[in-house]
Amino acid sequence: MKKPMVRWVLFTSSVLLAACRVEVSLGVEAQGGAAPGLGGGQGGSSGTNGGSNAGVGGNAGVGGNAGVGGNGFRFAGFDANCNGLVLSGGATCREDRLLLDPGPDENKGGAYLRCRVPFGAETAFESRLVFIAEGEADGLAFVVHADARGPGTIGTAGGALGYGQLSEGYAVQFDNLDSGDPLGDRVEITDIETMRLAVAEAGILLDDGSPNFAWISYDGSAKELSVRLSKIDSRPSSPLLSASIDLASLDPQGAYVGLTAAYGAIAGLHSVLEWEMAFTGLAAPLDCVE
Ligand SMILES: [Ca+2]
Repeated sequence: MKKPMVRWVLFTSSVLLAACRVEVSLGVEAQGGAAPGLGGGQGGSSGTNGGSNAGVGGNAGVGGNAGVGGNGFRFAGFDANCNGLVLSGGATCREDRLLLDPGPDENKGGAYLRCRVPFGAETAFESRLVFIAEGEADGLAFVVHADARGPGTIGTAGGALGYGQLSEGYAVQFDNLDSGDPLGDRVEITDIETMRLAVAEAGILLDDGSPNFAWISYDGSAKELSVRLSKIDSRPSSPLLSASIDLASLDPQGAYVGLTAAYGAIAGLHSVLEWEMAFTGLAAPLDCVE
């Protein structure tokens, strides 16, 4: 059976309400109180919803949050247009994947949502990311920034992972370069202008060419960002690392959310297989609907 391709599926609550009862019925359980849930999304990706509807079912967790003002998106693969994401550097999509730093001349790239995400004081999100790292350098990052140059701006390459020299924001970096760092492959939460806020050994080999599953969770009420990581598609109960940050303080208009990757002297490739986010408590609906 052909794998369902979810194209540009960024949507608003109103679209969701009209879209599919299945989403709501499956999404209620995934809602889990104030925190956004991706439980339905995982069900969809495992194919339990069956056939061509799996992708729709995959949005169930997001749909379940529609009633509390949440919304989000799910890319269960990437079409030739990269699902309408704003690309920079060498980022491109082929064979259902988003290749951020495809080389040989393109050693960095980014892919961002077109609109600012209106983070408010009560905003929470969970983002599930499935990616592959090949080669030894350098890493992939989940980035939230409010740089006035916008979502099409790429930062510096190498260890800066394509977000270096951007202003005002945070990155979760999955760094697979073993450059004498005793931690080897590691995960960091970083203020992109100033400093490392938290770091942990990945605990898995990020660059063995097999999928890495990451869950990035944010709770605006607690002002905390947490990261979970696994080699299997099963969300660990405990975070690998957390840091105290406040995304609502970045810019009243909101912040850009995207993925970047880069390498430097040593080659590497970072490919994204799936990416989804579910929000609750946004200050305004997402404004990226096509
Ligand atoms: Ca490595």
